Amino acid sequence: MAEATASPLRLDRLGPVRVEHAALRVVELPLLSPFTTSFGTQTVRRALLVECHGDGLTGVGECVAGLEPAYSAETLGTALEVLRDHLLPGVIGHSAATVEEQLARGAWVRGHHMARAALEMALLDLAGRAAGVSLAAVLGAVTDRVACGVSVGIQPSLDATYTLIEGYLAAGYRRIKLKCRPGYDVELASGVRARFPTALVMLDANSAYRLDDLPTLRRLDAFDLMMLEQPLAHDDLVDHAALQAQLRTPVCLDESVDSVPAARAAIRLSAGRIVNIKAGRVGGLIRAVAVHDLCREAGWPVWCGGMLETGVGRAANVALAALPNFTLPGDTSASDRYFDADILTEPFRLQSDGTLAVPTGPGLGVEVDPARIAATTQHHERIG
Ligand code: OSB
Ligand code: MG
Repeated sequence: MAEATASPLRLDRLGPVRVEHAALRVVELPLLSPFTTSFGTQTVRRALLVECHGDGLTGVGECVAGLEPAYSAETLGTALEVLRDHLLPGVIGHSAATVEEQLARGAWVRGHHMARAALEMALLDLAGRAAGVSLAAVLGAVTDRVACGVSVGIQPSLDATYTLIEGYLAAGYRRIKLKCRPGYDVELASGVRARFPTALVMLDANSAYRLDDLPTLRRLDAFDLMMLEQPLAHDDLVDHAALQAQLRTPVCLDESVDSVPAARAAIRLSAGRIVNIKAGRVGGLIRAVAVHDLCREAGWPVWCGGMLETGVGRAANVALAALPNFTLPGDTSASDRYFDADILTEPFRLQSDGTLAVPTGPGLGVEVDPARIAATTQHHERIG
């Protein structure tokens, strides 16, 4: 066990901002190509944005919940309801001494991590703008650029997968994550390893296997994979521990680490060796830093996951990925890997060294483009 290290979190750099009113907005962006995982295919990203207004400033947060309760129990619909009826009313018009105190007004709400995380992102953006401090500085960033990987969905053929990988490697992506499922796994890993002998490659099963599949999963050990992400059930840790004990390939947990206590349990049980951190899944950026800190103390590397975010959520991911224990390339790809046009005035671009620049401006450090917001908005309601 590594020595305990102080958390890089610097919430003391922020003061509170009174939220005078808020808005919930749903934007829809077509994906450039369908994204298929072991649980389904997505052709659009419909994202819920939380906008908090106060002191003449606006803070914005993106909720990562999907349209269907497949990756997580939360959906865009449940998040909309929880934010409108339960979380925002606790914040609007109330004074608090800190952002944490503001958030504590919703501490009674059980679960609904993605809804909570979206509100937290909006409050951190608002408070960062008011204080003139970047989110990256508040979270404890130690770098100005983050290494990027790319998540490749299940394709109609292996050849289509190889062609895509070639393109992403040529663009500069530093790690290739391949979605897999039973029947689309060993041949995929073997074919990719044969064609790209030195590439950093990993698989993500999104919970598609059971411990009974151990013989298949052990065959993956032959292909020098960086890791196997979330092979077993979304709510399991015990079987993941049994699997990791019999697998050379590191197991990375995604769905199963849905809270700070779950991260503690995963580490205690040796249910894997790596965590994919998504702030939405664990209940916000502040808790994401807590998971980062626990993993750092345990000697587990982490990386920043993605949920096909628009530029708003991407800005938060990139800030988080700049923390010290994010030592592996994340699913923080450039805007043009997902969308024809993002909703920002300046999209995220892949730099020549395979990184994205960490925004340095106040708050999230990015600006939404009003014309793109107008063009993509499907629903808008004012709260308070
Ligand atoms: O399992 O990591 C996942 C997207 C939606 C839901 C779950 C996952 C993903 C991805 C995409 O892998 C990562 C990205 O945003 O590029
Ligand atoms: Mg995953």
